[in-house]
Amino acid sequence: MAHVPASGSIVVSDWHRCKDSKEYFSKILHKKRRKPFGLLESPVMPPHAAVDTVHYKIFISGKSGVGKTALAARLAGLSTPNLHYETTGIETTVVFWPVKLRESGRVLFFRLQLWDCGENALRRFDHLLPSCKEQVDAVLLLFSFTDRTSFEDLSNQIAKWTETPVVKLVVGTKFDLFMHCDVAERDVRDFQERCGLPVLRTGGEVSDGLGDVAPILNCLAENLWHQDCVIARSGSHHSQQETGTLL
Ligand SMILES: Nc1nc2c(ncn2[C@@H]2O[C@H](COP(=O)(O)OP(=O)(O)OP(=O)(O)O)[C@@H](O)[C@H]2O)c(=O)[nH]1
Ligand SMILES: [Mg+2]
Repeated sequence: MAHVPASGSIVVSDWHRCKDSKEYFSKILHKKRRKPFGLLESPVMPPHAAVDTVHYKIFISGKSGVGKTALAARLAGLSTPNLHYETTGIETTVVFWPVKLRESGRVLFFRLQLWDCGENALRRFDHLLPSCKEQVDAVLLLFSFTDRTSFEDLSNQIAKWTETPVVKLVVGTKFDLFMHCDVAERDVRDFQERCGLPVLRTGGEVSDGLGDVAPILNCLAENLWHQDCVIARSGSHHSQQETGTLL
């Protein structure tokens, strides 16, 4: 079972609510709404407050209609279409998210490039999945609270990624449609205990663009940073061993 850091142990969870975060979050907002970023754009900080940006590729996985495109739009603060338009290929969305590391107090911009590919396109064209998986850092495994089969299929989805050392988060969509809910809280809790992965929930109108996405983006950032630290530590361990052998 992958080691998952405790929520809020690495990054300050509610930092978007703190006064000292205003300067950073103002760079991803425009007129109180999220600013869209193109592939070559990034937030610009004044020289005295320059921060490092860390780049990651995130793949959004799940069956057709589960809400992959809607989630990508939500995380970027864009409005989501009410109708289901099947995604016919790969669409990428860039999300910037400022994060404060708990221990050092260091601030970083996370640049998350979300890769969303329509499930039917993935089945039809064999070359799409390898592109999505190439140098990917994390995968969001989606299920819908209104579709029990998508929940029951999670174990299969996770199994497909066991060989790939990437951050894995489970996201339950359509949590707002509680009248049509087909997955009980208890089942989600049992599943979370069994698989040991973070399970997040999403749904409803896109509001001011910070509060409703902060849990997912902070959890993603925390797990990505933790993964980098583990890789860096094992790298330095290996190079120390190699140095030791050479000496
Ligand atoms: N109420 C509600 N509707 C949602 C939510 N997420 C997605 N939807 C709706 O579900 C439908 C399908 O969502 P999409 O995001 O297009 O699904 P997809 O996973 O991208 O599907 P493919 O591109 O075919 O693979 C759309 O009508 C969305 O508006 C949610 O959290 N709440
Ligand atoms: Mg789609």
